[in-house]
Amino acid sequence: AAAARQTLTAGRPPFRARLDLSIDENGDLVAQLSDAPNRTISDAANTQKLPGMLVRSEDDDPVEDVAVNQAFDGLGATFELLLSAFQRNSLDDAGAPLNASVHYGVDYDNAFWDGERMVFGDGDGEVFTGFTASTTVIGHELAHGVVQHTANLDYQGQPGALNESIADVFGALTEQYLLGQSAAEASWLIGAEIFTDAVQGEALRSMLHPGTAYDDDELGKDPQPDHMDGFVRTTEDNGGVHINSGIPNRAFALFATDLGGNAWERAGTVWYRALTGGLSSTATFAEFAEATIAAASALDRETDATVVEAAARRAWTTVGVLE
Ligand code: ASN
Ligand code: ZN
Repeated sequence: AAAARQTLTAGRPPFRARLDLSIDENGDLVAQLSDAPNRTISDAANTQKLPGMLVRSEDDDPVEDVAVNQAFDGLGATFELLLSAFQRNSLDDAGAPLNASVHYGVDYDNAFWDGERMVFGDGDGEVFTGFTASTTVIGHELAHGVVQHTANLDYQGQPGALNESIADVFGALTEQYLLGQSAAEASWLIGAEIFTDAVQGEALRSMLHPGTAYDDDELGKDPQPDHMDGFVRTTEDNGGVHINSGIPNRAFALFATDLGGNAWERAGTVWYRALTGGLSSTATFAEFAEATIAAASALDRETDATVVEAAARRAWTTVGVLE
């Protein structure tokens, strides 16, 4: 039987929960609430046991612990970006809950996606402060979940660096969307909030100017290349996934700033479609570049597909991935 389907909007901003109405095979009306986030934040209480104790769920008020509320809000911002910009309903496009644990470990200097949840350390207080303070970091970790549910890029070599780069792209877009910043206004920095004042540097990574995010006595200099000429061959870091991601990061930042306007609109859509349009889990930089060009050329006429396609090609050429 043909299903009649209607979409109503309900709820209050920033989340417009959607009531999907449809008629099933028996002719009965089926109502389903969807497209609102379902978040849980747990407290690992400075252990490495996950998830820890549940401390805030979707309908709960803010709690006293700042890290809990920061994680909750960051997950919400990422959910909202995915939904508004890409019509994607959470990580799996089927409303998967967004779960995070904070206060992981003791002086833990990282945040990560463990395949099921986002996990945030508090930092050691010397180099890093708490990782929940950064929307770009939260968006980055969640994006690993989106990648896992889509192209599932191998976390090694070029596909691994693409996985890392796409996570940075979504992290940056989450912050830009939250702040209402255009591509020209954006900092294009990842993790600008998590270094202590003792560090000589402004962020973990710079998407627009890879290799310039920090130059510190203890940490050394930001190792990211901004062109294929500087591609780093190493066995560390799964083949330099956090290093060589500088190359596709710069391609995206150049593409978005070249197009102008809000990066999550045309530029973000092109990257999102390249990721979700049948990309191989072993994609190289060049294969992903071709996928973005194909996605750009398939945009409809109002979005000026030829201009977008030319801009994508220009960006990938500038970083030496395409000729
Ligand atoms: N923060 C890092 C990342 O998400 C953690 C890691 O290396 N797995 O890439
Ligand atoms: Zn990552």
